[in-house]
Amino acid sequence: MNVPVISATGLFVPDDSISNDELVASFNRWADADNAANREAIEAGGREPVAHSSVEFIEKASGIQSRYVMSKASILDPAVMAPRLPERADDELSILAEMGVAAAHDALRKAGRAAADVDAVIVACSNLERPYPAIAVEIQAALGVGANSPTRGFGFDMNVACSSATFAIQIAADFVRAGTVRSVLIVNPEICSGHLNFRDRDSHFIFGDVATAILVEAEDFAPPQHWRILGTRLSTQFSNNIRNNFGFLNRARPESSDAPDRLFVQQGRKVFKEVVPMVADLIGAELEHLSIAPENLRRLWLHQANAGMNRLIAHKVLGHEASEDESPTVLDTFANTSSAGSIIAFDRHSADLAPGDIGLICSFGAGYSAGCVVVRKTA
Ligand code: CO8
Repeated sequence: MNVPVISATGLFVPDDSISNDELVASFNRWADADNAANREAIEAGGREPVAHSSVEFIEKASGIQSRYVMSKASILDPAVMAPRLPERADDELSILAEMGVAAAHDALRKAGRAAADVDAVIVACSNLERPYPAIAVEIQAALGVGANSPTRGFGFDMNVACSSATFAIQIAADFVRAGTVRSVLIVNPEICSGHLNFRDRDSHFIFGDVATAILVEAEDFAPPQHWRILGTRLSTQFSNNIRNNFGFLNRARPESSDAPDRLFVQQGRKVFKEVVPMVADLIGAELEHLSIAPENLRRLWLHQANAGMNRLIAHKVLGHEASEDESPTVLDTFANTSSAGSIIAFDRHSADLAPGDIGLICSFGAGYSAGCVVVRKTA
């Protein structure tokens, strides 16, 4: 059987970053203006005033200090508080494909792989900018994926929210094991700011924009330095605690077209409580299946949503408080980047591991969904 490996990962980071100070100042300016505009209703008891957001709360509750974004000025403008990304003509590369191509170039360069020798592209992310044609097929064309491949190249999009990347890794690994392809490029472009309600105090600080790429290949085709995929495990469990009701049927319900649930909504505390045990169980089951003792795990590259959640999960898995070296954090500067979070952690914090070291990539989020990938470094 063909053994699947991760040959390389890649990263695209937007130029601009927003600090908590900047984000909170913008939110509070808008809150003051909104309260002033609704003063009579508030005084008559018909409406609650919007409370101020606070940097201290954000850092204590989440660990997030800043986030990269594709459209800083408009997000911080109290009159807009949303990204503003100019419309592109159909024959121009779409913005999601552009970010994905940049991350893909980084991964291909690190692996020394020509795009023409890649067989397939999977775009796996939370926030697709259109239903069709697939962003993956656009990226396939932009990169020239498949020109030298027996398959001539194919691509498709998939969405499992924050777990999209790990689910795609299992799919790509299964393709490789089956022998239908030998090289799959997974791309995770996330403009999370597009689906974030910057006027919702409970969540306005949570997300950032980024793109990652992962090259999954057959070991006998991969470059000598790679990460052998020892095992993967996926799990889903239905929950409405993270939900977004945006979709093409919105136009069939015009009476609710402006409802806040057309953007990201969550019950953060419930998510925290319910997802931590789900993820710890998933990881425990996979380690047991692979007969890997937790003390033999050199590093955890966990989903980057909340620092407290990661502390708890790492503790449950390792049996002790994890150090930054054992479970590195990137959410402090990237915030939650949905499917890309654990891949950024892997990309930034894997070069120092020694041949033979074993690590675990793990994602979790809406669905609920959770996925883990156990890898061993070679060469
Ligand atoms: N400033 C000051 N105070 C605040 C703020 C704020 N910004 N926000 C809330 N508060 C107040 C609340 O009103 C509350 O006050 P009170 O006690 O008086 O009622 C108090 O602070 C505590 O609020 P919470 O209970 O909500 O605070 P928590 O400690 O639970 O922290 C978190 C909130 C940070 C959201 C935390 O619960 C968390 O991170 N939970 C896990 C969330 C998670 O992992 N979600 C994964 C979702 S991501 C995913 O699956 C991808 C979806 C697709 C991506 C879409 C892209 C947009």
